[in-house]
Amino acid sequence: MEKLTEQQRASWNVDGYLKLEQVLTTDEVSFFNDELDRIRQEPGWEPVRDPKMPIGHYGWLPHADNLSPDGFMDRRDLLPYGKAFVDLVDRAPIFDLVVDIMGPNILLSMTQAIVRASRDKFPGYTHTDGGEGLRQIRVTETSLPLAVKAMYLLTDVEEPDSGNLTVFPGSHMRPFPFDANPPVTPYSPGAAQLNGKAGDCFLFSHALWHGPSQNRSENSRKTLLYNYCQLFLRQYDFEVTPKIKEQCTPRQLRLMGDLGYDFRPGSYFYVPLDQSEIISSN
Ligand SMILES: O=C(O)CCC(=O)C(=O)O
Repeated sequence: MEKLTEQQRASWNVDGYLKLEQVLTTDEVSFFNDELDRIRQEPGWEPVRDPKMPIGHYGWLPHADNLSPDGFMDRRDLLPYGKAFVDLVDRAPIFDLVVDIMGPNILLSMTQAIVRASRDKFPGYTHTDGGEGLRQIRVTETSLPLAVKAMYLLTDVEEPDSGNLTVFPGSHMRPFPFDANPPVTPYSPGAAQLNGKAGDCFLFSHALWHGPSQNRSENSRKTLLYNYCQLFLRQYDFEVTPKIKEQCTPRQLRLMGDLGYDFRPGSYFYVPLDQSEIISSN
């Protein structure tokens, strides 16, 4: 399996993120763009603005709120939409690098597609992944991360304020004023807006403070997100239905929580005997 270069390893340790260029082909980018247009017409998990629900919760809706291909969409749980979404779970080279960074004892924890519409009123925001829990847990420079996200760009993001992933480099390792008033935003000191081309991928630690900038460009910004966590944590957001299972390789099944035997106390803390073999197989 592919490994980080020394320079990538050093950047990962210090900054908490990496940019990998052109990991999807032009055909794949165009395929997934069409898929996003398709799935927004289909039922799925989308954000709901219900004051009775805690922040960041989703509801099952008949389609995305906005049916225009360039309108806002935030769809969770992509695996039921087809084998291409399942195959991205362990696609080289990103999955190889995820394993190099996290070690082999990992799970897929979440899948998501986000379209940030052009020139809407969205002001951007800043957070860690993992909600209220992870924003106060920091790893050290030499520790394996608890959880990592791969963000694939399906559109070019080459100018500032184009819905750029905006990071606070190194913030995965230091205290961060998460409850500051006014809150930290993508425009606070220390923020870096990242550029990339369709087909590039950003890998970043869940503990890194990050989020999208505003999108003042003429184009909607489209991304796919695949999250991974250590095996002793747990996946969220997706159900592995029989239909999904039948499309999976043994490695994909393992990443979706199938240990090769029925769960019992002890499973997940101590990994199956063939864990490294399965994770390095393809
Ligand atoms: O860029 C986005 O739309 C959201 C990215 C992000 O902050 C995340 O995936 O946690």
